[in-house]
Amino acid sequence: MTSRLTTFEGLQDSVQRPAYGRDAQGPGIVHIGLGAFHKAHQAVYTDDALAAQGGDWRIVGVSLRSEAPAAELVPQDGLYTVIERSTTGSRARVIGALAGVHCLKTDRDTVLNALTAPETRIVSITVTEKGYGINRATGGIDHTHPAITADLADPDAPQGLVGLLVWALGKRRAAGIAPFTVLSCDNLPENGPLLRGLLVDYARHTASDLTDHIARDVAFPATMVDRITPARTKETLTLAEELIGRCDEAAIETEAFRQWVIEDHFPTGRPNWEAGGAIFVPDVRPYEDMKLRMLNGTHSMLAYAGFLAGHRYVRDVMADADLATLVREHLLAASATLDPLPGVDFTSYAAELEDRFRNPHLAHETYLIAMDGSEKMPQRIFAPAADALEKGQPIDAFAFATAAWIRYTFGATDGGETYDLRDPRAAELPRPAIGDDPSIVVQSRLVLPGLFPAALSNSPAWQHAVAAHLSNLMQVGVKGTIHKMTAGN
Ligand code: CS2
Repeated sequence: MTSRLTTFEGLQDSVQRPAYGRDAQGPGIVHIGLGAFHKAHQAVYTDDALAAQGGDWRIVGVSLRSEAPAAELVPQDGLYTVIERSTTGSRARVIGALAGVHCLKTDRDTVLNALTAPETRIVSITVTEKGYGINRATGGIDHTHPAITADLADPDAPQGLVGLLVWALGKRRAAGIAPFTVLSCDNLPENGPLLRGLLVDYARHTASDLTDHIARDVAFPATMVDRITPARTKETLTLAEELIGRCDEAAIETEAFRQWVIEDHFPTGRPNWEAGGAIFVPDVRPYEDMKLRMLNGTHSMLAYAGFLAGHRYVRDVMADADLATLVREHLLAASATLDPLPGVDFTSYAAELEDRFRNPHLAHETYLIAMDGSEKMPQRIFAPAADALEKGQPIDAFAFATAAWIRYTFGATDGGETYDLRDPRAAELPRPAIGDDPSIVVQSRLVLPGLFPAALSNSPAWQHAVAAHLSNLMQVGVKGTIHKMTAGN
């Protein structure tokens, strides 16, 4: 049996490894949400920054509930392999940026100490959209979110993201330690300011003396993050072993492309992430809109339509000519809602996205992109739809994507296969039957609080367009609907 990855000894020569002395670089970042995306993205940029310039910027990784990251990584001294998979082959790289890995549930004191330690100058975050506890109707905290409810009841023993950050900022302030910079790396619009709003709202209920401090003294730079990172499978681990010559229980696979656009506001310093290609700009919003509407919006559309039509992976959707045409049309419609971004050509960006979606080496499951739709659709589909409506542009692509999502919430594919609807608002999305009136089904979704912008829920043109697509999807399925759409053109 091959021995486990614990040091660099015995690694195949072709494997890229940290070009810096790991032990000489202390920790400076706590990262909350230690999933595959963080390992493929921010940790890689940090590894590049450490190689370029060194510095006390290694990362203490934290998972809030799952014990798996620590179980995989602690025996490997935090080392793991990133496999980049593209048409030119698979490249393995061992990342050394992690300085420790802990689970809040089981290793609470270590996590709390790391959050209050003076050397922690940045707390970065990837907990996915649903980890924040946003009430979209108010922009404040969602009092029904399980972690928010628990932390409001016992703020001194925080379990969730918002409660934990407010608790740590309070302890630091009391001890005269400068606040850390809070760096949200999730696919949410204006993720930094949004998180600040949640912290301020939560502090109002639990520590009102902190609200001004959080609003005034703590930096929340916004970011746009991008790297398509599918869930790891057994094959990932087998491939890692082949490529590096050691057994790696924490290996992940991802695409070669990566992008990180960051608002440059780090009062207590930051790593030289430019070394890994990160771009620092004064205003991230145009980049976020581009990525959320073009990449993520198209992803959601193709995931719902593709999954219903029986396609398991994104690459299978792209190999289906009917769906590939829809993808191209959606990219075009999404780009039309954007303000011009100097130096970026949306047509080339769209072509690059089609190539990335087609990557035959990535097994990216449509089912995983489809989950948590109620948390993803507002910024990916509804916001551009509202903009298009306001500007008098066509809304059809967004209406189709919305109808595909609603049809997906019925819980059965066009082929009759049933599945679990993984969505935090699943209880509010009653499953209609195929014989129900599509207009009534659409109406029942439009009235859900905080989901659709008023410009859409109040628009008869929008209701009509979504109901027309839903009616087709219910009667003739995804493929039949696309054929009807093409015949009607
Ligand atoms: C995807 C994203 O699962 C999803 O919802 O749209 O995770 C997407 O792969 C990343 O944002 C790419 O950067």
